[in-house]
Amino acid sequence: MAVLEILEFPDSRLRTEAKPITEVTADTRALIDDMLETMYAAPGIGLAATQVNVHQRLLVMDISDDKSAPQVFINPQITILDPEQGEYDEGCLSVPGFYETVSRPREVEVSALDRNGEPFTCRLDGLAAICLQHEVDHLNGKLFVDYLSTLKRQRIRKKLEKDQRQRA
Ligand code: QAP
Ligand code: CO
Repeated sequence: MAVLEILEFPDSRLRTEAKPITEVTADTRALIDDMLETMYAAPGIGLAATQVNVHQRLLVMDISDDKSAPQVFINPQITILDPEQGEYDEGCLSVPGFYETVSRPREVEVSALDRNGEPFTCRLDGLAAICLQHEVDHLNGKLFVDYLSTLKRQRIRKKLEKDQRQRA
């Protein structure tokens, strides 16, 4: 297991559209374990493969308080069940230090493959529904800052570019 490097906004690699996983293999499971370790180390509640520069349709989540409920979604397909939008102050491991309000559908159904390649479907609401939609956006090259005004997004970009220069 390993903690992987997380790409940070405005890295253009975060704009890559991820490709479906055609076969769930031991390599896929090793990547899942590394992504969970990376997410827990951060700490975070969700991580998409895109964020660790792997452009495959895979994401991990754990919204429990004690890291006790890891969830894995391979090739996730979302159906909106309740189009009524809810607001939440979202953050992102690729946009460290910033939290902004985003509106999304409150309830979704997701079909995906699990870590053994078995298909499953579940309904999600609350934080789980928000987090899943946020992570699926990553697989499509989209970030939560894309929902903000240009002014807010540019402020965030400038601050992160400065942080990144200072670290380099
Ligand atoms: C996505 O985000 C999410 O800025 C997961 O300095 C977040 O795990 C979905 C994090 C909120 C729905 C609601 C962010 C850690 C973690 C930071 C995360 C930071 C350290 C973000
Ligand atoms: Co994110």
